[in-house]
Amino acid sequence: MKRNTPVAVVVKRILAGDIQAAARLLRDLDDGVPGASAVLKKLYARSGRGHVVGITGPPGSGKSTLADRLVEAARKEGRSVGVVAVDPSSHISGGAVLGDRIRMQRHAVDRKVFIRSLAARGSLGGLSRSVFDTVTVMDAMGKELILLETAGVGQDGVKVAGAAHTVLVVLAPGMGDDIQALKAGVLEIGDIYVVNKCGREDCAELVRGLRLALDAGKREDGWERQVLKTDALSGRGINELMDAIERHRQVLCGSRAWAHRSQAMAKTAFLELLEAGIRELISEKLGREKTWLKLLDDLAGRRTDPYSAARRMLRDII
Ligand SMILES: Nc1nc2c(ncn2[C@@H]2O[C@H](COP(=O)(O)OP(=O)(O)OP(=O)(O)O)[C@@H](O)[C@H]2O)c(=O)[nH]1
Ligand SMILES: [Mg+2]
Repeated sequence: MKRNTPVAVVVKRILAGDIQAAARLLRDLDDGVPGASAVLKKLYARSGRGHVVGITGPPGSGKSTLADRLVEAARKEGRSVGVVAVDPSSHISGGAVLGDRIRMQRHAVDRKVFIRSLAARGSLGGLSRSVFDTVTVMDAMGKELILLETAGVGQDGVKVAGAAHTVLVVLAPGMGDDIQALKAGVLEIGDIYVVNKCGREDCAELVRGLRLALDAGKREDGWERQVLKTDALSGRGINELMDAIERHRQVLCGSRAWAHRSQAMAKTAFLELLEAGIRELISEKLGREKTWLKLLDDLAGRRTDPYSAARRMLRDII
């Protein structure tokens, strides 16, 4: 597709699920090509139907292997799938990331599967704008299931909760992940807990510990949080996991929870855009305008304080 293809034509192709057109748009959005955001704006109105499933958990617990299995299972049911894998730029696992790509390659010839790996991150540790753009595009393409993989425990993992309808927390036994250490956020955000690598014998203890911990903090949204055992390598437990994901979707759809989650997701994306825009505006000002350069000087010279300076800047831009 040529760069000057009319917006309406690009929109139409993407709505029809055209992978090339979608990949091209996402590239153009990243490069800030004029016209690309006009397409995205049109697509936004046509998105909001796909089931976004966040997959989070500590590095190496098997999230990508599991995602690969879920793609396989969804395709067997004839469903169209998107996968967004966010590579945390902070942790070093080049091998694993490369592994993801190779493993997922087997779906690359399938026109109903669209996989994107994103390295980018929001500058405050959240999900970057391109993650939300990618989900919107996949949704508009008609992907019924969109898997969003993010690595991390604690804060990093928590971010995905605001960007998905269903959150899977993937853990594995023997990773030093005793329940106490997981408490920071992880025990609150999951809808489904997956204990992966259960080909190993020591997974019963982790399952038991998790169930106890989850029982202690019951939620009030009508969903009984589950702990499931899988072995992504052999494919064991994947069908049960697919069923649980679908059940969660049905429970959400049967109440106002789906709308609530969708609203929270829209808010997360909106805030990320706003924050990024404001940060950009501020660093532009600080790097260029005399008044603000002087302010930086005054800060360093202790002639003013950051609290007053921040107030002044905020008043100026809003
Ligand atoms: N034995 C066993 N190994 C597994 C299983 N699932 C994944 N692995 C292996 O564990 C390693 C990490 O798997 P990944 O799927 O890359 O894990 P990840 O959570 O995506 O890792 P990051 O994206 O780096 O956080 C790989 O060597 C996998 O082959 C499993 O169920 N059993
Ligand atoms: Mg991975």
